[in-house]
Amino acid sequence: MAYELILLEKIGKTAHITINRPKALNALNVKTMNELQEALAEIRDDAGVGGVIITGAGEKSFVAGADIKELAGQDPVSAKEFSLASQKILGYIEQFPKPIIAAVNGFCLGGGCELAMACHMRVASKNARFGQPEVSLGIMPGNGGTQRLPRLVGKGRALELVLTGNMIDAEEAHRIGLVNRLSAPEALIATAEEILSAIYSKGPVAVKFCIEAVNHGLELTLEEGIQLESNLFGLCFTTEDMKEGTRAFIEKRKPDFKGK
Ligand code: DAK
Repeated sequence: MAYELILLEKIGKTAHITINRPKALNALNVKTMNELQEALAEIRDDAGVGGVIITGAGEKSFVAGADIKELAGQDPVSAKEFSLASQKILGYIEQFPKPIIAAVNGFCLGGGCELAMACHMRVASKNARFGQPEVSLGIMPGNGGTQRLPRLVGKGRALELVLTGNMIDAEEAHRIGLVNRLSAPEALIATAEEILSAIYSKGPVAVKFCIEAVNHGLELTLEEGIQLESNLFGLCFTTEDMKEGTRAFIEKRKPDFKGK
């Protein structure tokens, strides 16, 4: 499928999605969000794709937020449509059955930070800057910023970021747990690939269940989460991957997982 505002490229087992509006610092308008959703739907069941890297075009920005110019012109009806579409796509990313890594290569603000937080992991180049500046516009985060940020960095740090609108640099984002790994700008994609290639050698069904258990479990009590984990653990024993993984260990060889 052809896209206008994103690039989708498959290299090996990884689908690379690039938000491609560098002149607007890759700000997210409705069309970009829709294309992102379509691209992810296109690769979701593609057996050749094991994981996804999302990044921004150019050297300056990952995503500088929602497109403020488009946002300013919306009426209540179109704003509601934007809101529903945006929330849906971030939920889709979070629940995606294959690992998605945000490779943050510059400004990662507002809706951009919310997009990165919905991904399963974040790697950042040392020149990246993070923030939730919505209060500067007289609005508040509307795509999970007040919810996913405290889950990642804790309540106090999240409140400082959303109430001041201040930006933090990549090292601080790494220190507080917003970012998994830091890298030199030129090594950013390779750093994300390194994480993905470690995952590609594991059982794909188990990987999918781990994503589900962590995501869903965070919304449950510990007791309910443990129950969920037990159920998914039991389900692993229905898979060929489980038989292959344990047999390979006993036979002292590498497993050949089929994702079944
Ligand atoms: N939207 C539209 N255009 C943007 C933009 C944005 N968010 N950010 C930058 N641009 C455009 C600039 O207007 C400029 O365009 P031209 O003037 O050249 O046409 C171009 O990108 C280059 O930007 P600057 O000239 O400003 O570049 P600087 O290096 O001087 O400054 C900056 C970089 C990132 C500090 C600055 O551009 C900036 O402050 N940008 C805005 C950052 C921001 O406030 N972001 C948060 C936006 S609010 C929701 C879902 C999501 C959201 C809300 C609700 N629902 C589901 C309900 C999200 C809200 C937001 O993200």
